[in-house]
Amino acid sequence: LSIAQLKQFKNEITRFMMMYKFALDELETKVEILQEEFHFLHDYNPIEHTKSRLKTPESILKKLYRKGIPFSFASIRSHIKDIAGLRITCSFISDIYRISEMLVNQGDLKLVEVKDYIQNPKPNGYRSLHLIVEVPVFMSDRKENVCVEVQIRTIAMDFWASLEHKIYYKYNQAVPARLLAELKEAADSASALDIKMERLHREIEEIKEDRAGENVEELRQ
Ligand code: 0O2
Repeated sequence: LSIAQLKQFKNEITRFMMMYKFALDELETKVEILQEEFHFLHDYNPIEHTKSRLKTPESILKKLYRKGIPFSFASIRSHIKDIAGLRITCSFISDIYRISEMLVNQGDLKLVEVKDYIQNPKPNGYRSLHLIVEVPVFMSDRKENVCVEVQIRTIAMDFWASLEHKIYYKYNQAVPARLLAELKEAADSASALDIKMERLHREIEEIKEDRAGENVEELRQ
């Protein structure tokens, strides 16, 4: 390869990655708007925090190699859907589905794939709702529909997944069976905590509604 060809290739990679960054920026703005409006309307914030990340070119190439897919920008686009990733951490399980519905109901987003690891947890106990959405990105000379992976989870699911990720890599991907069983147990405990917190949240909401009803009654009398 000549220097000029290398420069051109580098530019192509930069432009390719920019497209994913713009898609992520757009999706993050959409989530911020939903969050602000929801807070205004319901005086309640269902989102604890969000985190976005772009896969590095190295990790894209590794995944391509692992899947046995020959290199081209077109094959990367069609086979690797998680180059851009947005993780949304919610307060309660019901918020996950609420946020997911609000996002997929936006006319300009196209839902490409749903993996519900809450209804169907992975054998190791991993839970989260994964969506692949296509985001339209308008650039100077063209429009591109770009895939973004959205992972929506509760704080407890996020806590477990973050630590499991660390332990997994610490043991260099060969975790002893006893630890795997304990990790699964920990995931089930996190899930039980989520269910309990959801029930408490509902009960408190019901009490609040009843009190509001009583106050209206008192005002009427
Ligand atoms: P990172 O560093 O978070 O980006 P594929 O994407 O094709 O390899 P698959 O099965 O199609 O695999 O993807 P899936 O299951 O929808 O989700 C992949 C991503 O979900 C992972 O991305 C993790 O972020 C998360 N994830 C899935 N399973 C687990 C798990 O068992 N433990 C933890 N901690 N996270 C999980 P990456 O690219 O692996 O990592």
